Amino acid sequence: LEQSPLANQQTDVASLQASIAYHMNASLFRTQHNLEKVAVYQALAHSMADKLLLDWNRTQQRYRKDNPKRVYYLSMEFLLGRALDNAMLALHMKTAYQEAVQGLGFRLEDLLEQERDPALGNGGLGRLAACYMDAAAALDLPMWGYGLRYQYGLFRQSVQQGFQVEAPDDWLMRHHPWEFPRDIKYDVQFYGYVATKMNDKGESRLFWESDHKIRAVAYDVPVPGKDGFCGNIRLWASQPPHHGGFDLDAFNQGNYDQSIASLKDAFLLTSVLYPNDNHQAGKELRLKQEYFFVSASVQDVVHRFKRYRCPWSEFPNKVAFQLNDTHPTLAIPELQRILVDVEGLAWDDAWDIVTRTFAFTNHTVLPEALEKWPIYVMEKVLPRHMQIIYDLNLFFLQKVEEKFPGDRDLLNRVSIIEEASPQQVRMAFLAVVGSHSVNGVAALHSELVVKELFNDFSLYYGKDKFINITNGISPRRWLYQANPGLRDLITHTLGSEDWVADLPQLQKLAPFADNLEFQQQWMAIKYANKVRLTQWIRDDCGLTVDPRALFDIQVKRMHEYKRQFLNILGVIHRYRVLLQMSPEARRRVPPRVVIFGGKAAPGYAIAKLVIKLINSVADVVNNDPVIDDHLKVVYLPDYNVSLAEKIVPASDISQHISTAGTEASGTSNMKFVINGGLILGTVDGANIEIRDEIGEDNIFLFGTLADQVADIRHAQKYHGVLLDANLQSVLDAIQAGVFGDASIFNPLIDTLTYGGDFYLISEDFDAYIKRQNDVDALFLQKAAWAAKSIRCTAGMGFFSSDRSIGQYASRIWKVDKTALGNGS
Ligand code: DL6
Repeated sequence: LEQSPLANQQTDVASLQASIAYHMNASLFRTQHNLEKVAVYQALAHSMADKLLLDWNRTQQRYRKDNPKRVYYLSMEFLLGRALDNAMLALHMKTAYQEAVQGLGFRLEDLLEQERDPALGNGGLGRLAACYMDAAAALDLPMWGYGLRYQYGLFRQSVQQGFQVEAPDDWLMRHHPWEFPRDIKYDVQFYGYVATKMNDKGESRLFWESDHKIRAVAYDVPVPGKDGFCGNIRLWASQPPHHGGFDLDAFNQGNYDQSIASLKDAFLLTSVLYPNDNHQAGKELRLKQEYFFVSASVQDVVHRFKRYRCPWSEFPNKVAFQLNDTHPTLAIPELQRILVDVEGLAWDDAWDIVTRTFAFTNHTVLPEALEKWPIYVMEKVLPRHMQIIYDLNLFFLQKVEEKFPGDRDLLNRVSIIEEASPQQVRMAFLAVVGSHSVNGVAALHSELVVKELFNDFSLYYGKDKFINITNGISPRRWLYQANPGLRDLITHTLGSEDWVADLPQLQKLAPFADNLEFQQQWMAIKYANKVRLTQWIRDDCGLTVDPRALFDIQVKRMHEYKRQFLNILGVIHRYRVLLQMSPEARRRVPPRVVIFGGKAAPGYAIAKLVIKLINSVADVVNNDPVIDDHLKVVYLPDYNVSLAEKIVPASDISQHISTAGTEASGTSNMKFVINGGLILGTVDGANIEIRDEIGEDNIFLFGTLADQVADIRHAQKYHGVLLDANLQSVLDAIQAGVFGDASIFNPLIDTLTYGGDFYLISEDFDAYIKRQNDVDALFLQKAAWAAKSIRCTAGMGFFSSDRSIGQYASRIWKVDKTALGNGS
């Protein structure tokens, strides 16, 4: 680093070239005569990381000296996306690097494409964590993320004969310059037994002992902020505790498997991210991952706190833990265990500290996503924690009983232990009982969290404990970085880049909405983004699509509640209507390209069938000469963050059509709208607040409302599902084999007919089709469409992740960022 020119803060083009050359030799051990794109990318990334490391050290040293209250964002997932472009933009070095690599004979855009996405998350929850880390860094807020360094990220998806095929995501196969390995380690134990022992003061204490230990080692991932500030995500990797995990005695006796058994054990623990979105995995290994992650993180935080020799009562004034859903909830009994068993605090004092330190964000009301762990598994893997949970539950239920005497049903309903067979620990209840604040992620969702999930708890604790903080997205990644054309137009129009840090300034675009010249500039950028996407579609799928067509996009995890099925059924309906039209009538309908992308959990058969149906429909429609360019269907494989950055700026309309009450918030809706894409959506999640901000006229909403869903399901149960007539014709076409072997799709169609249409596809079908017709009609009115597109962006100021993080800081963490100095 000393020799890297960047260490001296020299950022002129010649120094950057020298720094790239230096890393080519010193970090990659290559000569400059052997320059492939991937090597140049890596040398460039190292050069950039040098600068980040300097910022990282300065920022963390300042924290160490000032000792402010710190926030720890505990998340099993961080879906970061690529780092290089983001870092260059944050540090205002992109133009200089562009020139530097051009001078070396490369195009920066080609080098950026060499970077592998670290896919350490499934979808919205992990990407939200990344946007929040980005916001904290931009705000100079002392927040660290803690997570796991999975050896394999979310699987890579390809499509073969229309079916999803999964392959491991070996993202560390190539050298990864964006992490700094640390000499920081903690041992984490599993299994074993609990014994009573005397401590130094002669008091009898419970003690958890086990021979089964795995070592957590830290890798720090820098998060570029502003003005030389750099945040941090600490990811834990698992290693064997001693001797590199090698048992020499076993080896010498010829017991080769045995000799590396603990190595395999340790490797397995953080090897794979469970690929489930909004669905609990329920495997013992997952429980061990969760505990490994929180134990290492809590040990690390306690270690840092003890450095300052403050009394324990100060802990909540120095530490705030935010639980990103229930996956890190074991941090609650873990801190209680450390305070009582290791540090010797009295139970009540410890519990007071714990509950003033933790806060919990709920991200779903779907029952299948709510984590529960069978008690027999918990007792085996974490015997001491199970005891602690029993005690916490007992004391909690005693207090409930005091407040509501004699209500046995209530005790049953709020008990952390579910009296089922087998008995289970309800992790969400443990999170509520152990936290001082519980929040949902959009207004409707937070309402449902109180009404449906934690109603009894809100009666017991009072409503103030349950709040809403609507999600937000990083304007830096999702507009400034992903859409340079629009960024420049906005900056030019508003006169400076101040809008990035103060997103409500976008409102100043509204007066230009009806200005024809501005509309033309605006739509020319949209068109250029569509052209860029068509090139990607051509290269990736071998399909030519016309950028003048209406681009209609649905990209997100494949899930029944998100209703990609409704979308593709709508496409089939459109296809059939187009076929029945005269050529003249057909020409009056704007051509459409319907684009899908998203992964299905490998074990989720129905979601995988929807992928197959989309591809089967694409095969037929895209090759039908009658339809020609009037309709094209695209399934983009391996949807990930960097692909999203290309897709999002190119939408005319995007679909967010979950059954009302099921999508907690959604964040891709925000990304599309901020880029001037209109929305076709249900009255669900953050769609509602987007409507409130951009105006009802600028969004296409349709369908059942959340408070109608229960009654409709109830009626369906007793009277059966009466299928919409158009929908019936669509199903008939599938069953007649229009899209290939019909029998494949029977289980999918059964979800509508025999399955009681749980997600209300039939109920909403007619309203959906009508709204799609409204979209067609508006698309033909170019000026009206452009005006709405501009108003969409103008109204999105509220949805910056900076606003969300500011609300977490003031309402939950009580961290005042202005007290932290100027970030220099
Ligand atoms: O809050 C982030 C994101 C929301 O935008 C999505 O609506 C929601 O589905 C997602 N929730 C989960 C829950 N997973 N678990 N457990 O991913 O959170």
